[in-house]
Amino acid sequence: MNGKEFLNSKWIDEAKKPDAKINVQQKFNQWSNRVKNTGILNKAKELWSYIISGQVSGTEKVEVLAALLYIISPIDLIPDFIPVAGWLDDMGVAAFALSLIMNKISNIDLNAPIAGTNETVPVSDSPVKDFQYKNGLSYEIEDLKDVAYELDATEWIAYAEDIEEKLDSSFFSVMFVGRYSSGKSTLINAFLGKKLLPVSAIATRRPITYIMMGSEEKLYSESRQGEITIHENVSELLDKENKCLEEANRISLFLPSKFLSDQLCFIDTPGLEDPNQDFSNMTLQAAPTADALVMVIHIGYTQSAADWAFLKDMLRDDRDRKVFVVLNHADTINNEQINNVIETISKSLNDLNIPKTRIFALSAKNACERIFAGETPDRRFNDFKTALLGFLNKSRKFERERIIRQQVNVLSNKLKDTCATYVDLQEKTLAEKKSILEQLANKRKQAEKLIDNEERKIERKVLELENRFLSNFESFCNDLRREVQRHVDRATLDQLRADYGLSNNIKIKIREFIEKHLRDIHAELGDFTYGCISKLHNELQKTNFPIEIERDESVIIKNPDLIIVGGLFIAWPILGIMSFAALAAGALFGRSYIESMIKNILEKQGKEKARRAILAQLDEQLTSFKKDFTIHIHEHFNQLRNDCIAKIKSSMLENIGTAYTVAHKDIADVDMIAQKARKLLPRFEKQYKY
Ligand SMILES: Nc1nc2c(ncn2[C@@H]2O[C@H](COP(=O)(O)OP(=O)(O)OP(=O)(O)O)[C@@H](O)[C@H]2O)c(=O)[nH]1
Ligand SMILES: [Mg+2]
Repeated sequence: MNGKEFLNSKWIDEAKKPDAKINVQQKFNQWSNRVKNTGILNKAKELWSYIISGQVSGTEKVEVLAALLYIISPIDLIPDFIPVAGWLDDMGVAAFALSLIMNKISNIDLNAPIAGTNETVPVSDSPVKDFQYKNGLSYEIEDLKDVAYELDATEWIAYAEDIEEKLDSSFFSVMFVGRYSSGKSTLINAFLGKKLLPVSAIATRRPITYIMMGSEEKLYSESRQGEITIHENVSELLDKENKCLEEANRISLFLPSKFLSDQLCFIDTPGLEDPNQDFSNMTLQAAPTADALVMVIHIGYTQSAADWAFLKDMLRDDRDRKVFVVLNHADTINNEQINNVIETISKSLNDLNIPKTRIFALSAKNACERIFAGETPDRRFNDFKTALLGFLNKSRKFERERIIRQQVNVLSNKLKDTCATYVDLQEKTLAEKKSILEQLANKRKQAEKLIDNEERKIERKVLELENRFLSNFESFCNDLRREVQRHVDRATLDQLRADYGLSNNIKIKIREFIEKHLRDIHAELGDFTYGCISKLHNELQKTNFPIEIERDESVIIKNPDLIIVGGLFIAWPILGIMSFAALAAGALFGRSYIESMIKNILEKQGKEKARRAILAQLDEQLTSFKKDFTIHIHEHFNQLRNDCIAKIKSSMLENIGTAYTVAHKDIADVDMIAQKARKLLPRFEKQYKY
């Protein structure tokens, strides 16, 4: 589809409908959580922010909405009946459609006031990004990036961008759900140590509220039309008559609370069975995206059908979903009764894969009273808090946060050192400056050669691994073909007719193969990269690079297990590849498809002809699957290579950064940057410490 075709496509018609914007808005979050392609994601976010910027003209609005509808739509079709190759093409077309429009709007000032409010959103590059993802860490990185720009430290700008990329969309969300008036908001208030969320004996008329870490207290709401309002004071939340909040689509509350930590998002939801079904529906829609659920149930009312239906629904597709069950209002019954309720309920919960260790009886109200009065809360609340926080600390996303935090600290320290280096240099005589810069430049050249060497090694290794994988895959496909042939040969006509296992078996086998082989390859490459990094450290130490080479073990990841969750492999889209494989296998060997094919053939032909026809079909399917898959795998290995090389570069940068950055500047640069550096230095005194 080219630009002209796009402008005449059904998407434009769709975008002209009055509910187009709401339609996009409703799907956008879900889509952005699932989409793997960050390029498209960022473009889509920019487009969305353009829509809500209020500066969009009528026709442009239609075009932008059409592009958004276009790229968001495929997700509705996943997983079973997508023609895979077609879908991938669509992603290409979407990028094209987007660039078409992006060219038009690149000059728009996203900082201008938003329609319907007097406020501007404090944007960096995109209000949506700001609204959804900005938190303590990203503000900090943004700040440090500014410093890096001032110092003209290209390497550190790239390093900061790298961290930013890792940070995006990596919130860990804990969603509090349950019937209205079960005490969800009271419980969250107890965690926050402050009465921030409205509590009331009747159902609260509020949409989903996201609570995140921010540099200061801030309250935003987003209307159903996508307009963002910044509220003057977070205490507006408590105003039960506030229409703007009541009618909002979502509320975001930012707090400088240590407890929330950088990547944690607590989510308060409207109650299930809320008298206003629209509110309950918001919860039902958002719940599947939460990383962990806290199910709050009134201890005196544990048999709510809505609660149980909800839990079953949540756990049907994902048996391992983390659910904590809080039996609240425990102050209203005695200890013996509490134990009885726990006994009764734990059996049913156990059937749903929720162990007794994740069931807690407590009184959120008592906890609040004590905490607000500056007292320590009782054991029941503390047990729950310890369990929830313990779980969060162990979770993988927090492992990632820890690594990101470490990198932010490195960035901050290095920039501070760089400032100091410039300031020192400026105080030297001209001759001294000249000689120091020359020396540094030489060393940098040496270092670059060494790094280059290791990069080549990685390239060779990745190529070797890719070839090995592809040749294993080829023999796997041949084995699979033989196996299917044996199966078809042996089966009677009736058996073939009744055969529902074949396509599923093929799917499972493909998945298992990919999973096992890619994991092995990732582990091997992880070890190899670690080897390269260690070698570089040793070599660089020998060249005596004049700035301290701290051998910071924490940036080197040794254990392949850790690599999968740690810094290096975080971005590796193994899951993307696997879901692609499942998708492809699903589309090619999907039950309905292969079974109806067999049925059709069998009805018309005798056994021998049917056998041949089935195999011919299978061959055709396998060949096209292999073709698609090889392209995907090649992309994956490209990504692996880039990630490993980036890891080597950043590890080196972390160790020799200061000198490295200064090394290629000339004297005029040094003097100019040094002046800025002198001004920047005090910033490090007060900032970047949590
Ligand atoms: N006795 C007692 N009352 C509680 C407890 N927790 C909450 N409440 C009361 O129960 C009522 C509902 O509490 P909320 O925190 O607003 O409940 P919610 O689940 O957020 O309700 P919605 O937002 O309307 O879905 C309020 O009157 C609270 O004071 C508790 O542990 N014990
Ligand atoms: Mg509430």
